Amino acid sequence: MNRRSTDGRGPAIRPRVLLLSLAAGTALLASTMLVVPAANAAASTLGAAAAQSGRYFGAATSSFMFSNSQHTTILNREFNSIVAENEMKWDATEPQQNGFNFTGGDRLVAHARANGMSVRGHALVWHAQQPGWAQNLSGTALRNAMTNHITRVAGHFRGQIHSWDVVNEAFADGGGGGRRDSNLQRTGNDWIEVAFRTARAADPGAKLCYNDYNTDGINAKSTGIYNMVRDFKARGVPIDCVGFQSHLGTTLAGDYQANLQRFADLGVDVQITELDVAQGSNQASIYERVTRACLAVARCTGITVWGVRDSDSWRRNENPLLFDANGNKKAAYQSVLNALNSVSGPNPTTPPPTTTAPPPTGGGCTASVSLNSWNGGFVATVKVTAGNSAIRGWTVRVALPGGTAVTGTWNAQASGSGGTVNFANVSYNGQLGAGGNTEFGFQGTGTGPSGTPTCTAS
Ligand code: G2I
Repeated sequence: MNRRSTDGRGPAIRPRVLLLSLAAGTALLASTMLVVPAANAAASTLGAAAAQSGRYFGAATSSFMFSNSQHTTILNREFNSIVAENEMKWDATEPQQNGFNFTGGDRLVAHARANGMSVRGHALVWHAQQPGWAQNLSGTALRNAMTNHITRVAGHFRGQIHSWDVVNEAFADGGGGGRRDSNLQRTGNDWIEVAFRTARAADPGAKLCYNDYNTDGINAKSTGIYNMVRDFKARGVPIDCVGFQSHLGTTLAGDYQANLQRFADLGVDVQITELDVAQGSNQASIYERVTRACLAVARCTGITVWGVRDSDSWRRNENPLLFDANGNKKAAYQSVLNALNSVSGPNPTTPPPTTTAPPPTGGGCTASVSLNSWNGGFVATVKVTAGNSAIRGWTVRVALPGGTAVTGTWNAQASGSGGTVNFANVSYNGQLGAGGNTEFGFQGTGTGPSGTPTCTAS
């Protein structure tokens, strides 16, 4: 049984860097054959253990907790991702309309950066924890306030956030599988896709997630969300991930993993975003089963627990976390660590890269496009892969059919117009190790690019 009350993201830069360096390292080992990797020693922290399979392990925290040395010692030792429990929510970041406050969020991001952690962003829009002024808005005024909020907040943290919970808890509990009534819902059923398109424009590098609770198994609510995600993917609405909060009681649905897998099969990442489990004889076992489920799903990219110590928790009377109030590791901690250590090396079930072209010999690079298009528009994601030696920069040439125009680009510099557009690397993604890859994207009107793009390395 899922346990939740009334209401209800971690990392962009780090895991990709990790995957790049893993790929480069693997290619180096394969090409030189000089080093035989030793059997993996068990990692001794949650973050390091999760990183063995390319995943993150995170915790919710608050910037005012950084002065609590016991909390912060555990946080820095064990976790490689953090999320703001409250400080990036609408009421915290925009207390007055168009009056923004990023103090807490900035402190969190600075802490993450100083300690090599990635950041999940939680949450851009939600029916709860709205500032009073937003609660009193409706219709077009609320819709405009929502898009302004997303643009300003995601824009402020642009490039710093691994994954954003763009929309939180928009589906109703109970058997209907429909949307929750809220002031946002009453602005029109398209409010969620508008939120995702606005977030993509504001921070094209962040993974954009839908996040909810009581979705920890195949049920009416998770199926309603599943249908929305499938529709979004079919129509090119930019969604990259689904968060499963997993505020759990003393049982776990038998189809927990199957539910994650069916979402992953839609072509989105899945993440466990707010895990906590009521204390009881099953606590360690449920934590272990959730961890193993994530490890068994190739596109489950990370787990976040909703707090560090039991005494930090919003459910503190249920002692639902991995450390007790004195900062001691609980049995649940050991079960999670053991589960994470049971998988070594990059995720064995990660699907093969979408490019089918083998890396060219003699240096150079290749590029492949994946396209999301709908009637009149498209979003193209381009993967650039270095050949068998490192490169310092790249340019990808893309052919566009007549009537197609590029209206926005991320992670690359576009030039040219008409039938051909060149996309050159930007400062942070030109250097690729042998076999390494990076992605950029562009959106536009018309039917999207045609043919295979050409890649030139420098
Ligand atoms: O409700 C548990 C979580 C469900 N999913 C979304 C999460 O954002 C949500 O987190 C909780 C925080 O753990 C609580 O700390 O969200 C609550 C608000 O709905 C947070 O509680 C609020 C208190 O209700 C407020 O009185 C307080 O001002 O925290 C605020 C800041 O400390």
